[in-house]
Amino acid sequence: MRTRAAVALAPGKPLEIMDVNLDGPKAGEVLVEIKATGICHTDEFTLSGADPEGLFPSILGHEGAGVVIEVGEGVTTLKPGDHVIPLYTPECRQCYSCLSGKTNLCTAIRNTQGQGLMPDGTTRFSMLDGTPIYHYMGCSTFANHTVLPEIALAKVRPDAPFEKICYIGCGVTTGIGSVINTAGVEIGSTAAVFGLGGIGLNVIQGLRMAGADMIIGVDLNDAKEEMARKFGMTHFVNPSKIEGSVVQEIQRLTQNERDHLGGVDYSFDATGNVKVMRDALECSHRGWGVSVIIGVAPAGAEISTRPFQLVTGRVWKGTAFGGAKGRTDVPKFVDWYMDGKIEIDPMITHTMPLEKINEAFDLMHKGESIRSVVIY
Ligand code: NAD
Ligand code: AHE
Ligand code: ZN
Repeated sequence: MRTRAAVALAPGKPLEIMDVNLDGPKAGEVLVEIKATGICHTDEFTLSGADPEGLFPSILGHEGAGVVIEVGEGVTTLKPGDHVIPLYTPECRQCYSCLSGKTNLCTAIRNTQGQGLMPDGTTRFSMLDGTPIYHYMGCSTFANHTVLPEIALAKVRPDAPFEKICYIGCGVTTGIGSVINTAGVEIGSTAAVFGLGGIGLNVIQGLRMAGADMIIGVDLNDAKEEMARKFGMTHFVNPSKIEGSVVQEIQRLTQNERDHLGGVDYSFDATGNVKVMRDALECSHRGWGVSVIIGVAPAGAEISTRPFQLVTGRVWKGTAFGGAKGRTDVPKFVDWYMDGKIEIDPMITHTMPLEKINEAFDLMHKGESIRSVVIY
């Protein structure tokens, strides 16, 4: 079949909207009509050329929601008409990692996924002249139709709006999951969140759900403060407007008569900047602070700190997709949204048709959006 897609032809260039060929689903695969997709900073990261796994030409996008159109041979858990959310972290429930019960990082198809290919080592997308187009993060939601393995689709309730729940495909689950699954934040905790964008706001929402007492948000963009306060941020720090370091500032904010050291119980990096990651670690409390890296850093970037920071009890962790097991947890996130337990609508600040998808990247660069969503 033919479908409409925004194709990343080369790093640093705007996406090009065009018709592309899409082969039907092979055994174990599913053809999905994408109804809506969010634009995450990770899409921008790969489009910019900073992703060591970035491939061109490719169809980016990994935060979608849609409807099953056709299933390939042997598919048993999905049928045409089912509503689904694509999973860049699949859940096969059979690989060593899935069976370990210790991680959400299913390894069943990670190898081919990182090469922009389906599990059989081929691509379903091509240009009209026959040039192959790579898949992206196993999802490629910047196409109106896409093919995914059955294990990379979460079946969700049919009454949930696509243009909202697509955000559960990455940002919402990553942010809230980082708090609940990765950090395991307890009621009464103090926390700092670096980067108040589409992920950081969901970390804040997760902290509020977990009952954190003090939620310090850090961003260079003052415009992010208002929305973050609506989601539960109690203190705002703009590092460019303080005297001294952001670490000192956070220690100062958390000191009290019983605790002369200060420092937060939990911190989260949602910027992808390795210097910020260091600050996030070092502003966590001596003896027990846990710092979670969510941000994705460019090829070649490395984190550093004095080992003394860890010797004195701080713990550095990282998380992908908020530690969530997609097929099991994503339907629950959708229920939470439908039951009013989590909020999504105010974070979707812009919507647009596929033809205008490059405006979503412009808005992100200017710091004017939280989440933009393409509605097909
Ligand atoms: P975003 O562009 O919406 O938000 C980033 C925010 O960080 C912005 O508000 C920006 O002003 C702020 N910022 C940038 N540099 C800063 C600095 N030096 N100090 C303080 N604030 C700074 O991006 P997003 O969609 O929220 O994604 C955030 C990061 O999370 C990206 O690196 C993205 O690739 C990554 N990510 C990781 C996962 C995962 O599973 N680990 C999932 C989704 C996104
Ligand atoms: N390709 C990059 C890594 C990018 C990365 O870390 N991706 C996250 C999800 S970001 C979603 O917005 C992830 O899931 N990581 C685990 C994995 O297996 O990729 C690089 O640096 O090579
Ligand atoms: Zn993402």
